[in-house]
Amino acid sequence: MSYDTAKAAFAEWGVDTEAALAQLKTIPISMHCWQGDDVVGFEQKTGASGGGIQATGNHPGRARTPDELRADLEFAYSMIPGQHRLNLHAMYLDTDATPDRDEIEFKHFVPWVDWGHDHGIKLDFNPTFFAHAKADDNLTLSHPDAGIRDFWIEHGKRSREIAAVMGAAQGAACVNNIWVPDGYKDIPVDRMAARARLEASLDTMLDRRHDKGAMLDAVESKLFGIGVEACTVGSHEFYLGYAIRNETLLCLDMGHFHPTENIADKLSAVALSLDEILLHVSRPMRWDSDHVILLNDDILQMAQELVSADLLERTRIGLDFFDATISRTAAWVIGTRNMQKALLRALLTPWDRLRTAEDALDFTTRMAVTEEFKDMPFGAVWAEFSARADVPNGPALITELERYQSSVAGRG
Ligand code: RNT
Ligand code: ZN
Repeated sequence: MSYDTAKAAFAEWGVDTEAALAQLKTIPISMHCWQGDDVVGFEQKTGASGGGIQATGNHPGRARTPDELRADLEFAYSMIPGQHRLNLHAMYLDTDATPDRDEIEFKHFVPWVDWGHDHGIKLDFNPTFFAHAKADDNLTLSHPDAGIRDFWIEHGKRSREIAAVMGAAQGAACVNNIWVPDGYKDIPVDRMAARARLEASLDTMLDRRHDKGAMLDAVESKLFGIGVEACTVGSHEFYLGYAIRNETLLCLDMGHFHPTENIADKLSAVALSLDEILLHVSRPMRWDSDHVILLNDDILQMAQELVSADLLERTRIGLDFFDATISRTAAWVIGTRNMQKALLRALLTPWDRLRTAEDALDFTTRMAVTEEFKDMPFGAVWAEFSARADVPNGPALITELERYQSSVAGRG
């Protein structure tokens, strides 16, 4: 179907496709660096990522150096319409030096900042509280040993400073997202003490005020992970309270809740008490498996909530998935485009009509319109969006994804 025909079909419902396309173009997605190398990073070390997160698979083409990762990212961005961001983890530093986590500085990330500047890509940041000998017990900021806590507090402080300098350099806030793996494999007897230690460490770490125009703190909760099945110190309730009291962003990772919880439903609930939200859009399959996001109901509902609750201005959309069984660049491209496609569908929805029906308790019309809309020609509008951005679609996209994957498949 041609775009003009689709445009007319949406206009019949009072939906303006041009307005939707214009808005979609302004929504940046923060693409996570760690899909490109299976969450390994560039520190001089070996071993798994730890902290209960691990990519599975050995598809050829893993980026082994910052240069390879940047080349892969450039390709991925070129297959995604719009201007997006990069979410960098502290362990992806780019330097010949070998600073420990409590020694990192802005200078160790300058190649990323220069690259971002050259490509118009703004950066977000994360301290890395896993994949380190001092995190082997799955306890960092809540460790009973004050020496270990201090080590991680220093890492967290430095990460905030690095993020603040990045934000100042790019003229837009860099979100610094704090996730720690802390928890217990088996039933602890003193949850309160662990939570009090986490809170005290966070307070010390966040003590220094940074300009919110340069850096925004976010805190990410979790339900459980491998090795911390019985208790996660930084649970949802813990961080919801912490974020409200300390005016940080709350990061909602779609894999970090009970499998039957609807994460989209949480947005309006937490937004009443928070200024801003960070999303880690992910696809948990039976557990926090971090599968590449598909255009499924969970993602569609998330996008619908962002649009219908008017939360786009207050929400940072980040992605968090890692799959090493498929082309890593294709994973980025497919997942990020799916987030955009979900947003496009939400922007092409006749909200006024649906709201009027709901307010009048006319649930029949609400259902009838919703179901009729499932047959609307969203694909033609998406094709127009990608064509205007000069990004391939359909069979041409598959050809490009395969071509790039073959060019990196020889990496050892
Ligand atoms: C882990 C959290 C966290 C990480 C990244 C790498 O369960 O989701 O966001 O995935 O920081
Ligand atoms: Zn996450």
